[in-house]
Amino acid sequence: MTSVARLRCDAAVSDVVTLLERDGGVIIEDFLTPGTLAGLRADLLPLLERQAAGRDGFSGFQTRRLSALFKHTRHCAGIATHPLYLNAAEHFLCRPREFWVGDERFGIAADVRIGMTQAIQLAPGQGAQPLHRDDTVFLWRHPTGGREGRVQIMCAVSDFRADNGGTLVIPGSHLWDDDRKPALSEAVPTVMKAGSALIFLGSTYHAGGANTTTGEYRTAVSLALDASNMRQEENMYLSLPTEVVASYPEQIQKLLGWSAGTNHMGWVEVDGQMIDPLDLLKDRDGAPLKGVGARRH
Ligand SMILES: O=C(O)CCC(=O)C(=O)O
Ligand SMILES: [Fe+2]
Repeated sequence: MTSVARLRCDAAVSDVVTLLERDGGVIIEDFLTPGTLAGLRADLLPLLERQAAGRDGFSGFQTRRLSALFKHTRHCAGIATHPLYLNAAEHFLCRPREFWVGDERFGIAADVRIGMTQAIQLAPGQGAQPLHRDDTVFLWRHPTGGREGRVQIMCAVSDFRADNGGTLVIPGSHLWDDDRKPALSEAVPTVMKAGSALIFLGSTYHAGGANTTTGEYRTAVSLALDASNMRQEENMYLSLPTEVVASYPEQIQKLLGWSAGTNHMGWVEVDGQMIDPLDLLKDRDGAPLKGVGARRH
């Protein structure tokens, strides 16, 4: 396969599901309305310009990232609820499981949650990212048998081409087991106009491509829809004031969920870096924070 399969935005949800089941990824042409695309550009491009570049090879030394997008723009709401994305995601995320509760047999399905929001801007000179699966954060096992933990979208805010870093995808890799190593030679670039979008499963190997242009930025808005069972049952973040959490030893802070852990779950974007929330519980000298919310950086 030399490219990711594509559908028009008037396609049926069942067409999106069929291609995701077959290839693990699909491009939807003209996914964003012109108004949404213009709004995303107006709201996010000036903020991205001020972000520091990444500080590791995975984030990208020539890549700017901005998260918490729902506070920076109102235009992500329409992406998350677009039927071709949300309804297709529900197909993979909301498969009921059967349980006994006393004498009654229940089928309970996960809901959908927005697991991650991020604008990603590759500057000229950014090399290809390592190939990876985004459901690695859940330590998901493969093959998944069709029950996915995450369905991701990359909306093109600029055009996506092979030479400016259009996302590399390995079609069919969502079906691989955990032993098979992905190779760049198996990946195809996502080529799409600004306003189009790539939907892909959390189990599909992909990576940011290399931006070999001299003066062109490649910009995307990425969201993840995740199965809602991947979280703490009690909402510690709303129940406990930050200063109470900060007053406990680090071991308790981690157990309460104020830690991104080794599988990189629960990070907070600050100044373009995805940092561990444990850092927000300390002042600049490393002493526990008192009386205020998050540390001012
Ligand atoms: O920028 C891209 O095209 C992909 C980025 C990505 O996959 C990631 O950061 O997890
Ligand atoms: Fe990724």
